[in-house]
Amino acid sequence: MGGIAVCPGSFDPITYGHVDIIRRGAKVFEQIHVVVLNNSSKNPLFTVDERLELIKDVTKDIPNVTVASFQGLLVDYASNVKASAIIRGLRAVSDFEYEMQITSMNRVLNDTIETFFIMTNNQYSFLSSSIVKEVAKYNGKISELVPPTVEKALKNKFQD
Ligand code: COD
Repeated sequence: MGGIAVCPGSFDPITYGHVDIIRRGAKVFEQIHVVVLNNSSKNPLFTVDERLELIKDVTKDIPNVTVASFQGLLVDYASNVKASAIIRGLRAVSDFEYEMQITSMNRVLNDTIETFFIMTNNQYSFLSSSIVKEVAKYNGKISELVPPTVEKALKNKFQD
């Protein structure tokens, strides 16, 4: 397909579910900007800088990925970098309503940027950053859910 796509999220922290979406998107688009934005309904555990470092580390083997953060609207970041697409992941029917709402809002704000959805890999359909944080907090096994650097960062966070 080509072109530039933005893969936006909170990534608090990045999980194998996110990595899967980024990897698959990177096969279709020339350049993927993974961008950390503020979701006003969430209260993040990691700072923006910590999240950026983790994303950079776990995507360092994908050559066409750029990692950034942005304080503002997703569509403004997308037009600044001349992206023509937004990539989102879909896990279950429960994601649909929220995704439809933000996609429609983004289209009202800028109707030149198209949103594409990538279905989750079945293996990760239950996986979310919130679930990982919950399990990590109580010392559960998360090695199949997040890359090793993220596992280490979560352990450090909950030791503080
Ligand atoms: N499998 C597949 N996909 C997954 C998985 C998984 N296991 N886990 C997460 N994903 C997908 C999500 O569906 C999502 O598409 C993406 O990965 C990122 O997920 P999160 O949870 O890290 O990110 P969100 O949903 O909190 O991101 C919301 C934004 C930060 C993008 C949004 O709030 C935003 O755009 N904020 C900026 C302000 C703005 O522009 N607002 C107007 C639009 S409402």
